Amino acid sequence: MSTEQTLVLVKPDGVQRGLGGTIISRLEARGLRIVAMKMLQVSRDMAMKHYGAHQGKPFFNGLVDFITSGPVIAMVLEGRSAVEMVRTTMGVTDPLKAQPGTVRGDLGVDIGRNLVHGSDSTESAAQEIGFFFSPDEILSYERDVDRWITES
Ligand code: DAT
Ligand code: MG
Repeated sequence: MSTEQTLVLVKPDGVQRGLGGTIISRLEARGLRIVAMKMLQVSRDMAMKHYGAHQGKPFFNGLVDFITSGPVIAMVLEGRSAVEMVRTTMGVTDPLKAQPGTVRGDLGVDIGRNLVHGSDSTESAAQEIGFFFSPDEILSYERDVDRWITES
């Protein structure tokens, strides 16, 4: 298990509903370290790149409309198994099927309004981090508390 970085977005519905802090808190509470963060409105060009794997699917246009519909909070989170840690904290894609205790399972209803994005692999994380952040925006630091979060 190694230290990984992953891209997280609080989607426009999360920002509009005032759930940015809640969602960030849940991820921070799992011990993940925020190494980059900004607010931005995603352009259509960026959205098509970010969701490129879904091009051609019936929900693609709606997804692009949604993710560009208002500001998002973009973050790079770092920690041991960060990709899986974020995915399990988010819950599965459809909030109706997501377990209680997850962000989507506790706060969401509709698959098209599922509040949060997290990269699904270290490969897509590297690509998505590159879409949203330049290398100089990503910080490198240690926290004294880290030894209380992971054993080694
Ligand atoms: P995830 O966000 O859990 O990684 P994904 O990458 O499969 O899910 O899909 C990206 C987003 O597209 C997802 O967060 C919501 C939307 N989406 C996926 N499947 C959908 C569907 N069947 N109908 C409507 N929207 C869908
Ligand atoms: Mg995905």
